[in-house]
Amino acid sequence: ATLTQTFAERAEKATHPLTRYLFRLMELKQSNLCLSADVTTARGLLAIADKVGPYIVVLKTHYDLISGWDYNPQTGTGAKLAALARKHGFLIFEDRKFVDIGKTVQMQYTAGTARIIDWAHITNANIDAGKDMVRALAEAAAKWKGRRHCEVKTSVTVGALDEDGTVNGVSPSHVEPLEEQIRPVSPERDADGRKGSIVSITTVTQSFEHAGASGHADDAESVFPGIEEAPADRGLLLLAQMSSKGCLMTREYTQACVEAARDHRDFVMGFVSQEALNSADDDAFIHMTPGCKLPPPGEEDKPIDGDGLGQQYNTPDKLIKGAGTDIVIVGRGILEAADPVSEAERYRKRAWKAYLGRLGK
Ligand code: BMP
Repeated sequence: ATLTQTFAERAEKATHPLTRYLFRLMELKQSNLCLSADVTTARGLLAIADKVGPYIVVLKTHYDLISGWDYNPQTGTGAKLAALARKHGFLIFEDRKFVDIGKTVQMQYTAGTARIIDWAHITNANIDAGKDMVRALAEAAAKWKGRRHCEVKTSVTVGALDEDGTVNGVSPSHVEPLEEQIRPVSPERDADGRKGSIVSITTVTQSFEHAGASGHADDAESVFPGIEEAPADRGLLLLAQMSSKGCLMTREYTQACVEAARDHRDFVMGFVSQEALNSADDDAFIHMTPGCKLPPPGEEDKPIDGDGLGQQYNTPDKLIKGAGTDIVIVGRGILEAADPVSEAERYRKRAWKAYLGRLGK
């Protein structure tokens, strides 16, 4: 069913608000292209996102290969990317491939330096460790959504810890703190920072509004004025198959991904895979496919070599029309071109043509 339905029709069927938004965006921009923005600096990332933004519907990142990533939640790289996403109308997909026990992935998703959940609409997971971690990530996302309307207040106060354990000099806060860290700073403190110690109190009452999917339309105007604001939701793709040579993911593993997706329709948007995995009743899910490259212009019949490090490539036509996936993910094919912007447009056209071809148009 998936193969003959338009993205507009699937926008109606999708259960996840972000998937519905994405399908509509695809129709509006006539694009089923994702740029894999594997550049090495934060400055380069923002520059390419701004230039290629009009041609793509998803921008995929690997934040951990980027130097100079600014972790400030309000003014840092994530927040700037989110602003570009609103300006051009694309979703940010952090290709983090979470794989660990549920508790650990929750912390990796929401905390630490990068706070991926704040700026990435979409992330992904390898479910080798078992599908409970999908529930763990879903719970973290639900909690995030509940909190994003809080007011931002980050303050550091130095106060004194009284004998009875109460702290004098706590920063005023009229919203419930997400975190309050009380650290002893005085040299005379006892080992546990108790009793008469001088302490430093950091109260964090975080808002995700600024770096989240939605926000105020104070950015430069989009070239696509019809674009609505993305819903304030977070979504997950399951890494069901990989493009690389000798990939060890079995059919059983891939099938387990499909089942995990069905169990979490409110959080799982679909798959990173090499082919459509849906059965007839599941065309609500979306498929994104890396390992995509076009032969250079004028050499259309030439086979496309891998990268010598295990990556294998297919054309948009083969992936979208042949294998039934929806979005092609292209990195070096665009990034290493002499003119990445016109190359992005060439990929957009090809991938869209492959989609129309699949519909028989
Ligand atoms: P490129 O188009 O330059 O080969 O980049 C592909 C991108 O997609 C990389 O960021 C890689 O991490 C990612 N990727 C992949 O190549 N194959 C997969 O199966 C899954 C991926 O996330």
